[in-house]
Amino acid sequence: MKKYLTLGLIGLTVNLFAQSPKRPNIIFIMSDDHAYQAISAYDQRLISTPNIDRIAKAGILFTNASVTNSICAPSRATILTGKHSHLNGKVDNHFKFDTTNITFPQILQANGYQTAMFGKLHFGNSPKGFDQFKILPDQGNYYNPDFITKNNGNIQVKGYVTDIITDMTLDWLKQERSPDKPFMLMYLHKAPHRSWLMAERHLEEMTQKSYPEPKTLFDDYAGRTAPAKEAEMNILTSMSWSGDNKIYPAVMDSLKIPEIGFDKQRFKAEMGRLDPNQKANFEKVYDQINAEFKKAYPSMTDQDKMRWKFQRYMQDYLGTIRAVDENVGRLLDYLEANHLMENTIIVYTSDQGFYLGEHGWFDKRFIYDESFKTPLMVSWPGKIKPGQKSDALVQNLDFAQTFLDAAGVPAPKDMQGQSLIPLMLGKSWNRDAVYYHYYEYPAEHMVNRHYAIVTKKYKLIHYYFSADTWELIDREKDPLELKNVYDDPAYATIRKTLHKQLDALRSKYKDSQTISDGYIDRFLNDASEGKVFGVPKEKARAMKAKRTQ
Ligand code: SGN
Ligand code: CA
Repeated sequence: MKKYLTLGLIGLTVNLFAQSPKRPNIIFIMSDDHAYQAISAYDQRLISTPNIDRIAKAGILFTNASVTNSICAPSRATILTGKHSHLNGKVDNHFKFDTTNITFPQILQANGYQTAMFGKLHFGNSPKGFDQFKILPDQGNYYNPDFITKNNGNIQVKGYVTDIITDMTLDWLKQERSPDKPFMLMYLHKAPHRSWLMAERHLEEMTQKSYPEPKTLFDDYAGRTAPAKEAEMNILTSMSWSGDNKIYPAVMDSLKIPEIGFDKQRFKAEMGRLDPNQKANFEKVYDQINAEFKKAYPSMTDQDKMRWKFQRYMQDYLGTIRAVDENVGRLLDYLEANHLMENTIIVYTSDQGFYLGEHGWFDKRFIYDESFKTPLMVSWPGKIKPGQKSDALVQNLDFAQTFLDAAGVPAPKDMQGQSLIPLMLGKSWNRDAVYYHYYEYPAEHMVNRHYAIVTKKYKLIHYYFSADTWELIDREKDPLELKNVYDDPAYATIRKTLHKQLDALRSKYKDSQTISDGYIDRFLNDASEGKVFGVPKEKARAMKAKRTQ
C-alpha cells in the first residue's frame, strides 16, 4: 500500500501513518534582532535572561547557529521554506513574499497539525497554512499595536506589544488548542527591534544601568575592505538622537544638533501612539535624561558622544529584552502547569543576530559574527538530554526539515537544509561549511551585497556591486574579525581551497550571479522611484546610471 499521498495540485505530501498521538508539539519562539550577547545562557556581561535560559538548561544550546541572509523577512522566508533566499525569492525586506512557495506549516497542517502564528511576520502578506494567526502589519509598533487577524480583520490592542503577543498566544493555548491534535505554534516577538521602546514597568530600572563597552567600539575599519567603513550603522554617526536615543526634538533644536536619518519624525510617530498615562511614564524618566544631556552636550567630544550613545542604546535595547524574558517565562509556566512540556519541542531563536557596539555598530546585515550568528536553543524533554552545548554549523535553513522530521513527514526534495534531530539526539551529523548571501543594497544602513563561505576556522567573503573585493578572516587567530588576510601569502593555500569550496557550495545550493542580477535591476528601478525605505532617489538613480553604462 502507498504510504504517502501526494496532493498533486499544491504539492503537499500527507503521511497516512503519521497519526500517532506521540507526534510532538512544536513551539517556535523567535524574537526580532535578539543578539546572543544579550542572552545570559551565552554571555552574562549585559543582561540576565533567566526564563530564556530555562530552555537551554532543559535542552541544547547552539554556539555556532547562523542565518543564511542576516535580515528580517528573508530569514523568516528561509525558516518557513527551508530554502536559501535566491530560491524562495525573498532576498530582501522590500519585495513581498511569494506565497506560491510551499512552507513547512502548510505541510504540517495538511498532516494533521493544528497551526497558529502570533506576532511579527513582515512578509507584506498573510501566512498560508495557519488555522489561526494574528500578525503585526509590517514592522509593527511597540505601543497600542495594530494586528492583522485571520478571522476578525484588522484590530488595535491597547498595551505593550510583547505582553499582547503573549496574551494572544496563551489565549489560543487555553481556548482554541485542540486536545486531539499535535500543534505547531509560532510565537514571534517584535522586540528587541529598533526603536527600542521598553515596557513602562522597566523604564526606571533599566535607564539607571551602565554597561561594559565592547573591545571594538572604536573600530576604524582599517583592516577590512571598503564596505565595513562605508556602511551607515556606526553608533556615533548613524544612530539618531531622537528616534533612537530619545532626546526630545526641542532639545536637539536648542542645542542645534543636526538630524540623522528620520530622527525627529520617527520619534514623534512613536510617541504619538502613547496614551496620556504611557506618555507620562516615559517622560518621568526621559525628562531627566534630557536635562542631563542638555548640560553635558556642549562639552562632549566625539568619543564622549559615542560612549553616551552606546550606553543609551544598551539601556533601551536591553530594556525591551526584559519583557521578552518575562513573557517567555509566562509561556513556560503555563506549559509546565498544564503538562504541555512533556511532548513539546521548544525552540528559542532570533531572525538574526545584532551588533551591540561591536565594530562601533548597531543593526545587522554583515557576515561578521554578531549578526551572522543567531541565538538558538532547543528543548524536548525525554528526547534531548538537558544541559548540552553544540558548536555544530547549524542554520535557520534547517528548521523546516527539523520540524517535518520530528512530525514524521518527509520533506520536499527541494528543501536545502538538514534535520537537526539526529544532532540533538547525539547521533551522527555532519556539515563542514555554510553559505551566506546578503542582498539588500542600496538600502538603509548601506551594507554592500556579499556572499561567503563560513567554516569553523575561516570566512571567505566576496563583496560585489558597489565594491568588488574579497576578504579572508581567520576566525581562530582573529576572533574580533579585524583583519582581512586575503592577500597575505601565508594564506595562499587555504585561500585556494576555500575558493574551491565556495564554488562547490554555490553550485550545490544553486546560487549564481545571474539570478541576483535580474533582481538588482528590479530593486534599483524601485529605489530610483523613491520606493526603497531609507534610500534617496538621487542616490539610487546615480547607481542605476553607473550600472547601465
Ligand atoms: C527598519 C529600521 C532599520 C532596520 C530595518 C530592518 N529602521 O527599517 O534600522 O535595519 O528596519 O530590520 S527604523 O528607523 O524604521 O527603525 S528588520 O529586522 O526588519 O530586517
Ligand atoms: Ca530582524
